[in-house]
Amino acid sequence: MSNYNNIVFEKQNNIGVLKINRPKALNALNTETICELAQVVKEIKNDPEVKVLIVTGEGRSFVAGADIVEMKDKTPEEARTFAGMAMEVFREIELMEKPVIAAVNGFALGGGCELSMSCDIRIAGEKAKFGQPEVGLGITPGFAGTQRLPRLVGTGKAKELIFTAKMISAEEAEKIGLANAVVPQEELMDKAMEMANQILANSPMAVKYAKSAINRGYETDIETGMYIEKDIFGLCFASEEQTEGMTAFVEKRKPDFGQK
Ligand code: CO8
Repeated sequence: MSNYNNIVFEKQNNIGVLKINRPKALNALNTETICELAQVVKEIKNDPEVKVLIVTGEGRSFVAGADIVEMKDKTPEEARTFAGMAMEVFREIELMEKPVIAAVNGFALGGGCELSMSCDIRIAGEKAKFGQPEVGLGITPGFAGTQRLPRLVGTGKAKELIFTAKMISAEEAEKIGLANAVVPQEELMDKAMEMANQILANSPMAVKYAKSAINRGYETDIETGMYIEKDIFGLCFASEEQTEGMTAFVEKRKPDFGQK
C-alpha cells in the first residue's frame, strides 16, 4: 500500500480499516484527501486479502464535510469538477465488491454524511452527529446527498434535513434509518469489527452478489431486480462456496470459506 498524508490504511486479517486522518481540519475533504481516497479505494478494490472494509475518522470527527477553506473561491467549473471527483470515489465505494461499514465516530456533515451514505452500513458512536449543512453555506449538497439521503430515509426526512441544515444526534439518525445502530463511543471500533467478522464468517462470493443485487435492484424496477436476483442465485450454484456451504450444513460442521 502507498503512503498517504491524510489517510491511514491498515489490514487486520481480512478486514481493512481506512481512516481519514486530517484531524486538525476535522477530517474535511480537500482535493488531496479525495485523490488519496481514490487511490486507496482502488488498491483495496484490487486487494483479495481485504474482504470487508471499515471506514472511520481520526479524532473527534468522521468527516466534517468538504473543505470550505479550499472550496470558497472555486469557479463554477472547478466546483463541478471537484463534486464529480468525489462522486466518482464514493460510487466506487458503493459498488465495491466487498461490504463497507462506516464507523461514524463524530461529525458526519455534508460530504462526511455523503461519504457515510456511500458505505453499505453505518454504525454510529453515541457522539456522532449527522447533517447536510450546505444550504447554510449558500450551496446544495454536492457529493450526491440529494440522491442518497432520500433513498435512505425517504424524501420527507431528507428534505427536512437538507432544507433546515440542522445537525442530528446518533440516536435520531438511527430512528430515521440513517444509522444502523448506535453504540457507546469507546466500543465503536469493536462493534464495527464484530459486524465485519460476522459478515466474514459467510461466503464472500454470496455477500458480494447480494450487495450487487441490492444496489442494482434498488436502482431499477422490481421485475428487473428479480431478474438480477434469479441470475445471481443461479450463478451461486456454479461456485465452490455453494458446494462448501451446503455440504458443511449436511455434514453438521462450520463451512470453511477460506477466511484467515
Ligand atoms: N472545512 C474546512 N475546515 C473545517 C471544516 C470544513 N468543512 N470543518 C471544520 N474545519 C476546521 C475549522 O475551520 C477549524 O480549523 P482552525 O482550528 O484552523 O480554526 C477546525 O476544523 C476545528 O473546527 P471548529 O473550531 O469549528 O470546531 P467546533 O467543535 O467548534 O465545530 C463543527 C465543529 C460544528 C463541525 C464546525 O467545524 C463546522 O460547522 N464545520 C463545517 C461543517 C460543514 O458545514 N460541512 C459541510 C461543508 S460543505 C460540503 O461538505 C459540501 C460537499 C459538496 C461540495 C461540492 C464541491 C464543490
